[in-house]
Formats: sequence, structure tokens, C-alpha cells
Amino acid sequence: MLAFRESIIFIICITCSLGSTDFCTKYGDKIECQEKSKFTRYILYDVNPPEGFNLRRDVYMRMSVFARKMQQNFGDWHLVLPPWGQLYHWQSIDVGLQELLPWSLFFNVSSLQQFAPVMEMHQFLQEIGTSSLDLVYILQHYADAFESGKWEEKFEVEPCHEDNKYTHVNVGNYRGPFWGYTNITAKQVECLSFHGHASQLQEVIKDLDARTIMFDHAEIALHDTFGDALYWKARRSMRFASVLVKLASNFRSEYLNSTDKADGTVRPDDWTQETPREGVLGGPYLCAHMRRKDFLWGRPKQIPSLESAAHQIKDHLEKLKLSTIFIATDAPNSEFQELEQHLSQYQVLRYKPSKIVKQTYKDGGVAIIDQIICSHARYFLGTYESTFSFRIQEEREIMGFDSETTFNRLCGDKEKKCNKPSMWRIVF
Ligand SMILES: Nc1nc2c(ncn2[C@@H]2O[C@H](COP(=O)(O)OP(=O)(O)OP(=O)(O)O)[C@@H](O)[C@H]2O)c(=O)[nH]1
Ligand SMILES: [Mg+2]
Repeated sequence: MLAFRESIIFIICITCSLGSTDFCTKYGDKIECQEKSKFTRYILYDVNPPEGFNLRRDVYMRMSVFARKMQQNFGDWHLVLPPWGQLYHWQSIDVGLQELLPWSLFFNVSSLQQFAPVMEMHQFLQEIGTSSLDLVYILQHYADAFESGKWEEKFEVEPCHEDNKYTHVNVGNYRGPFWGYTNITAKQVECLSFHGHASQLQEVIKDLDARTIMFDHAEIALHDTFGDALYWKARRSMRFASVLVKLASNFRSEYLNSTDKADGTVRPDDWTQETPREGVLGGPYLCAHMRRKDFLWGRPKQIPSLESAAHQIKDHLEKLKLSTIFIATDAPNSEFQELEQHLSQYQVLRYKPSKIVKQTYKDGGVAIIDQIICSHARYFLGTYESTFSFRIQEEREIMGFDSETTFNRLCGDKEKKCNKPSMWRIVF
């Protein structure tokens, strides 16, 4: 089947049918043409390499809204899910390669597909039967983007402002990072200065003939709308892979006396059936997400010492009349142990994956299990400006927790004005 597919040559046929541009496929001597609007076409994307997992989830939301609109307005467009890999935070060396990971490892792909026409990269490669993309746009900010002060949606192909990792091998053949696939190339690569919402990308590609178009630095395109019902639909469709939910549930029931039934967090399997909820109880524990590592020097004023964090946690536990605390953190074990010592009169827990769970679901899966456990807690304390914490807050909004139990954070030791995080309330 694959060999047959590989022998197919896709060509753009300008004259096949009365002046309209069709896509034609050559099978041996025979050419079959189809109207462009009926032909399956693909949008691919990638994100600035240093960005973490949880910002990438946000970029996905922008691209899924865009792809959904492309399909509604301009024919059979699909969004190809960029494989996960080589993230800065994924530092475990005992879990095998952490690259080319499919979305199904972390998310429920059928759930995503109920919001937008998405597919995994392996399915794309099988369907398209070629690994040469028609066109890559590297998005870049306008050189004067932040000078004029006037908001204006615009885009244009311009010389690249910065070096990039795409190299021109010969005519119609570029090599590039392509998520770590060494066999993927591109026929054309352009820098596209871009200012505006992700949906403006519709204007960029709607009249093109290219069948496979990739946007690199997709994070440059903004959310169409932030915080409205469509935004939250995209967000709600991002259900985690059921096996990760199960692993988190097992931990909750075994160590935290927490079950969906008792906590009031039973949800329909299908997110489209979800309705607004409020006053959800959550499990009898407090969760603190303590972001450490690079945040210690990146946001030194807002990240507390372990001693101060323990004090703050104690205060909350007393008020809430709870005695169990779950810690989600990227801290090394030595820091966790120090924190435990400061909280010796309480039950302090951390999720420790079995060897097999860690090998299978890797750092990304373990982080998601931490997030799921935190999202079910009676009370959540996050870290200042951590997207990891933001995603937990959103999950709690979806489940229907009171916002006072969700939008809280740990404060820096000498922070004069420790403002609460902004409340992004769910909209249905
Ligand atoms: N297991 C686990 N991993 C964590 C935890 N906190 C951070 N990490 C790891 O560090 C990564 C955090 O990076 P991001 O997703 O960029 O979130 P962030 O760094 O908090 O936020 P920004 O960089 O400000 O966007 C996660 O994806 C995890 O790999 C945690 O509580 N538990
Ligand atoms: Mg980060």
C-alpha cells in the first residue's frame, strides 16, 4: 500500500477544469483531477524550541481554532499534531528517547477531533505518501512591531530577520528541524512577518495551491479570542489520555482518600456533554505546585524559600482543617525532603511513578499525572506565572471548583504585594 502511495505524484493542474485550480494525481499514465476545495490539505506547525509543554498546549489551542475555521470556510483542511520531543524540562535519562512522541501518549486524540480536524503525524505521513512539504512559513514579528503602538492585523513575506535552522540544499529542497524527522524536507521556505490573530493565517493560505503548509514559530499568532466559549471548547477538548487519568485516580484513591464520586468530580466521558458546574468539593487534601529549577533565578522575587513555602502551606492547612498535602514540583528530591521536614506534623505526598510508568509515559506523562492530582484537590496553591499552574487552574474551572479554591499562589519571602493570580473564569 505504501509503495503504491509513494508512486503517486501530486501535481497542480491549472487547466484541468475550466480555469479553476484543481489538484491532480498521476497514476501511471492516467491523471485524475479533483476540485481543490474537495481535496484533503494539511496544516503543520512547530513552536519556538525553548518553549515548554504547557505553553505548547496553548499554541495548539490557537492552531486548532484556526484549522477548525479553515475547514468550515475553505474545504477539507486538517491540522497535523506536531510530535512531542526534546523539551528542555524533560531531563530524565532513564526513560529512553523523549522525542517523536505522539499526542496519544498524553491526550485523548478522539476528544481533540471533536473540536478540530486533527491527525497524528504518522497518519499524515501515511496519507500523503511523501515527506517533502510544499511550503514552510517561518513566522516572525515585524521589525517595528512594538513601535507604532497601533494595532493592525497584517502579514507579508519578507527577508528573514534572524538566522534559522532551514538550509537550502538545492532547488526545491530544504532541510530543517522538522520535529526531529531526518527524512522530512520542504520545497519552499519563506519568512512571514505576521501581526495578528491565528485566524489571519486563513488569509495567508486560502488562495494558495500548496497542499501541505507548515507554520514554524506558530506561537507568534495570537489567540483569536481569549476566554470566550470557543476558547473554552478548544480547552475542554484537550482531555488527557485515559490511562494517565486512571493512574492519577489510582494514586488519589490509594493515598489521598479521594474518588470522583466522593469529591463530586464525576464528568461525562464526552466533553461536548459537559455542562457548567459549581461548588465542587474536591479531595481532602491541599495541592501546592512548587515550580523550582529555572524559576529560582527567573523569578527570584516571587519564588519562596522552602521554609517560607512550608509556612504558607501550614497556614492554609490550618484554615482548611486539612492534614494532607500533595506536592507537585520539578524540584530535586533533596528539596522535597527539606520541605517535608518543615511540615513534619502533616502528611506530605509526592507522586513517584513506577519504573514502567516512567519508561512508558516519560517526564511529560508524569507531569500530567501531577497536574491531574492537583486539579482534584480541595484547594490549590500555584506558582507565580507558571503555565504549568495555569493549566491546573483551567482544569479546575472546567470541573466547577469555586474560584477561591483555585486562584491562589505561593508568595515570595519578601514580596510586598503578593497579588492573587488573574481569574480566568470558564465560559460555556
Ligand atoms: N512532574 C512535574 N514536572 C514539572 C512540575 N513543574 C514543572 N515541571 C516540568 O517542567 C515543565 C514546566 O515547563 P512549562 O510547561 O513551560 O511551564 P512553566 O515553565 O511552569 O511556565 P512558563 O515557562 O512560564 O511558560 C513541565 O512541562 C514539566 O516537564 C511538577 O510539578 N511536576
Ligand atoms: Mg517554561
